[in-house]
Amino acid sequence: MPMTVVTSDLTRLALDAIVNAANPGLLGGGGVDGAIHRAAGPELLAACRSLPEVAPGVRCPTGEARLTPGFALPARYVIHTVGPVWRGGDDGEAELLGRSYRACMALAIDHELHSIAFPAISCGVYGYPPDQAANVAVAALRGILDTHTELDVQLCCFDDRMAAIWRRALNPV
Ligand code: AR6
Repeated sequence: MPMTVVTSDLTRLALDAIVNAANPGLLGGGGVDGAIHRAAGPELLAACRSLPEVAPGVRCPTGEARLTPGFALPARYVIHTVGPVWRGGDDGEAELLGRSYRACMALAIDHELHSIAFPAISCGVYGYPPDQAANVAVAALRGILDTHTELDVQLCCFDDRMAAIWRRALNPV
């Protein structure tokens, strides 16, 4: 299945999984992370807290992903990932962002999920320029969809301006 760009509040999507743009502690935050925790209810925080720390305060290093149930969300699962903080582009940001997308897809495939929606990881608080992030995301996802044609991947943008940027990355003129 092709990738599609949707303009929506990610927390409203009734899919197998939605992806959370989290921070390494996985105990909530602002942006889409805050919205997901509010909509999922307090059980999500408890589930995140129960994930093992791999270093003090770190449950998910940058570029990795973790899966929890979706609890009160319409989505069955939440795949939490941590994108890179934008530091100008010469600090491995593109590699780390690509890794985040691939780690989420690997979890979806392992759990035999068929539909998954991503927010624009790192494009809010973490400051990644959206046009560059969209190109990284599309390249990473295409590499996986080439061999996993059963997956329905939605690129969920909060507003039309962001959706236009992602559509351009999908269909460059
Ligand atoms: N649905 C879809 N997209 C959304 C929603 C929503 N409900 N809310 C925000 N966005 P951000 P990051 C968009 O800041 O840059 C948190 O505090 C938003 O417009 O959520 O990866 C975490 O705990 C933007 O385009 O994530 C981390 O500390 C995109 O989602 C940090 O922010 C991502 O923005 C992660 O920063």
